[in-house]
Amino acid sequence: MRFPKYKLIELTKITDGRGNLTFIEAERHIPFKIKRIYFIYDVPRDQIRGSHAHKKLHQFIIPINGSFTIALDDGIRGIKKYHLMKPNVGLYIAPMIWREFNNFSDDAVCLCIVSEFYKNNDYIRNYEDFIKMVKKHV
Ligand code: T46
Repeated sequence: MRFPKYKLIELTKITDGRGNLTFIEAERHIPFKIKRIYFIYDVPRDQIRGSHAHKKLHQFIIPINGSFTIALDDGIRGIKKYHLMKPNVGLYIAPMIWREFNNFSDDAVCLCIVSEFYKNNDYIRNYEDFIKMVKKHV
């Protein structure tokens, strides 16, 4: 499977009389080995999370509950927005993509599955620095 810089991935939903079940297999459904999982919740409606890019980290985002919007910017093609609201549809994000998360519903739980342990020096927090780094590599 070839993965672009970002991509919606629809996961299998197994439904029976007991409800639904969805699963994720590393390196089959998502193109990386999983090193860390964290989740974001109880985000006030007016708050923005993210506002940074990662140098090396690959990420898969799932709206386990509720909904939120993610704006992605690769520094070249402009901004693409995704409104995530189905727990079986997640968003893969490759390294070197600027991201902003907002518009969280009150019940939103944003599950993040990522390829690296937490490292402060993997973050690019200044947008101008991000653009400079993108331009260096085109
Ligand atoms: C991302 C978006 C979607 C840790 O100590 N360990 C961790 O694994 C994480 C993710 C964070 N932290 C600490 C670092 C900060 O002191 O938790 C605090 C809040 O983290 P941050 O401001 O980075 O939170 P967000 O929501 O802006 O960003 C996070 C991830 O950091 C980032 O990778 O893409 O969620």
